[in-house]
Amino acid sequence: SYKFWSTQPVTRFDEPDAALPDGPIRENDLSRVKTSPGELIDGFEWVTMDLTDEHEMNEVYDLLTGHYVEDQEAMFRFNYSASFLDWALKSPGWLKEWHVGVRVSSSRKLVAFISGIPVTLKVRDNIIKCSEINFLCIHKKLRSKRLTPVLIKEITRRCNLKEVWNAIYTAGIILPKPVATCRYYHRSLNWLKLHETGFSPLPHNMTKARMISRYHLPTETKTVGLRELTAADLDQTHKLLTRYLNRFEMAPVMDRDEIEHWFLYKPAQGKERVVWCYVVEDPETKKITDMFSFYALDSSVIGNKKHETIHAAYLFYYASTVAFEDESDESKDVPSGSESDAVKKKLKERLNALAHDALILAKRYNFDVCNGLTLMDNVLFLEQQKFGAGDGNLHYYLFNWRTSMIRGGVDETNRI
Ligand code: YNC
Ligand code: MG
Repeated sequence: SYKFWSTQPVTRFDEPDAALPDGPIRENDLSRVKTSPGELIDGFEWVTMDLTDEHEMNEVYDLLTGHYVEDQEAMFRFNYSASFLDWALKSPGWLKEWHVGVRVSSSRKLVAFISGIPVTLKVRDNIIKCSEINFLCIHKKLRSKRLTPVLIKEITRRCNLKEVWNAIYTAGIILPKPVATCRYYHRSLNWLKLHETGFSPLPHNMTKARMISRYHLPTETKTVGLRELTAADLDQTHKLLTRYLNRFEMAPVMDRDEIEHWFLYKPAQGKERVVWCYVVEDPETKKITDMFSFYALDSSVIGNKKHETIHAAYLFYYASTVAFEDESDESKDVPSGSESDAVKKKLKERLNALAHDALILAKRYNFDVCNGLTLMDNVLFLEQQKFGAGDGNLHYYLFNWRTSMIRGGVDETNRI
């Protein structure tokens, strides 16, 4: 019945799709934004977390490690590293006020968290200044007490105070109302370990040896000119990715600083690496023709004697100039799915080659599995690269922005 969500400026399930033009759902007025936070349950208090302080970062890390997202059967739980949180929560323009915690007044223990970062989003023909809300987490002992609406109203208030009236967020659960829905796909890199953790069943009429050989990968990448992204490539990579992202109906708009942050981030000394980004440099022209990236996000294996952690690589952004071969005017968009058959065939081949190299590299860096979603042009390579459909969905939501559903574009992929 969505007692809370039915009070919020989000699209309702009973609203006919595309009945109204794209735009904000409620009008915004800075003078009407409350200047102090809402009431919390007795014995708890609001805090702004200082994530430049290692101790406070570790408190957020510990809360999420014990209490963040689990799968349906409670076999696995996301275990974001502290350096991942540093990367994800301190992106260009970040504000400490958007790192909101709840502490127990007496013990000072951190028991809930919600965060936002500023992002610019393109949704169809509009460019929207948004916050991206993530890492909503409530300690298991404080669940089902309606604390979530209180946290959401507080982060909304803090966004509104900065004159940000819209947000994007994702969740595994259904809320009013997804703007898009993607399916998770998984590609085994270390099948035996995934099997031993309970992640990968042994299919009927298969042997372990056959499964292991099914997922075998070579040790060397194949694409000529493939190398790691460097600072000198940022301008070209920025331009290439911007044009590629313009293919989709919904995508982030990144400036150069954001490109540097999201793809070249270096963790502090001794901390875990978060992101890997590769470019293809044409050996003749020396131009960057393609790029791809993935990030590291472990999952804790709950109650398994042999394995504590699954190391997962998640496909991140990629781009290829092949997509633009029908359109020589660089200022013109080439919507995903609008390519000629010849270019589509070439793009499919190219993305398969890049994805294959990404898998080889992920394997080299000791990842156990590579995960991806049915977005961007991913369905052009997921099946061919031996990704299998998972049982999880990821729903995308917009706060205070009306637009019709973003459905499958080319071959079922979502145009996001
Ligand atoms: C969720 N994930 O429907 P109704 S994703 C949003 N996102 O409200 P209570 C959620 N709403 O149905 P609990 C939600 N999960 O009555 C539940 N709700 O309208 C809604 N899990 O609250 C739910 N992290 O506090 C219901 O529920 C109401 O104690 C019930 O806590 C929920 O980060 C939760 O999955 C998820 O820590 C915090 O189970 C807890 O069960 C938990 O009684 C494990 O709440 C970790 C987990 C969620 C990951 C994420 C994105 C969050 C987006 C939030 C919405 C942002 C809106 C935009 C704000 C900025 C606007 C501007 C500008
Ligand atoms: Mg609660």
